[in-house]
Amino acid sequence: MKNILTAPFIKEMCDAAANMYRLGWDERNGGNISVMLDEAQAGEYLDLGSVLRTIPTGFGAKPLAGKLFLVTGTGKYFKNVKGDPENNLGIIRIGRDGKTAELLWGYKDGGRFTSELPAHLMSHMSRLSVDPENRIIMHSHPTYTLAMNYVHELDEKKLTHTLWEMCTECIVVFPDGIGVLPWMPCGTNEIGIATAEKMKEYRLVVWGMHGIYGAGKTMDEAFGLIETVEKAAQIYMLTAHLPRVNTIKDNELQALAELFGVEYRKDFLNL
Ligand code: 2HA
Ligand code: ZN
Repeated sequence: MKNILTAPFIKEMCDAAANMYRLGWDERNGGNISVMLDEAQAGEYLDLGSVLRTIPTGFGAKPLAGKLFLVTGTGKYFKNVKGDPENNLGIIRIGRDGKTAELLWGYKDGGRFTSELPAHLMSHMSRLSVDPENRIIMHSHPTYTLAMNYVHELDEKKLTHTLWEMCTECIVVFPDGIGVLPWMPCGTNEIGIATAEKMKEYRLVVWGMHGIYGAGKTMDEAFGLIETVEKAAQIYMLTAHLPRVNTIKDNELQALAELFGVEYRKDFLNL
């Protein structure tokens, strides 16, 4: 058995959490990440027959029965993940009934997975139904994205359109746009269900006045989506109170999307 602390999936998770912390996106225990692991790869580092304890998930995730997930811990700080992965992260396998999680590694101090597990697992189910290669669900509180939530309408078309205008690459990076939920209490099955519904259509979902979710086949994809939204939101917040002299026009955004051959939300442009 190889040392799990050398596993690429642990290193990648540590690096992502460290980057997100340093970017100021994940204060205190803010944010959470889940990664669906490849069983054969995980088996090189873990005895998959040895269950440390079982933890109820609080909802049904039967389509994910038997799947392995590396998940950040509840109450844990992204700041601390890299220095102490075994306390701050855990690897769980979803039980046969979909209602329990078998802990295979981590949460060493008796902890458990993020309170946002419903939103994560339900979003994994949604993304897998439209993209069988999806592996990552990432939640974060990026500063400018959050600031923008207070001064911009929380409307999917309007928010996506404004962000597309802010950086040339936006329509190419997230041509599918951004789903938006109104403010809701977090950590509940209800926000999980609502997020997962949006995830059938979008890889990015804003939780009004709370933060953002990103999904992807890889950590880079999920991270890059959120990073690009955050950059565009920063440009917006730096310019929204100033007279707008120049803008990228809708026919230019269309030309860009066509040049890069991306399937974009045509109904989010005003042509
Ligand atoms: O777990 O970000 O949404 C901390 C959060 C909750
Ligand atoms: Zn949050």
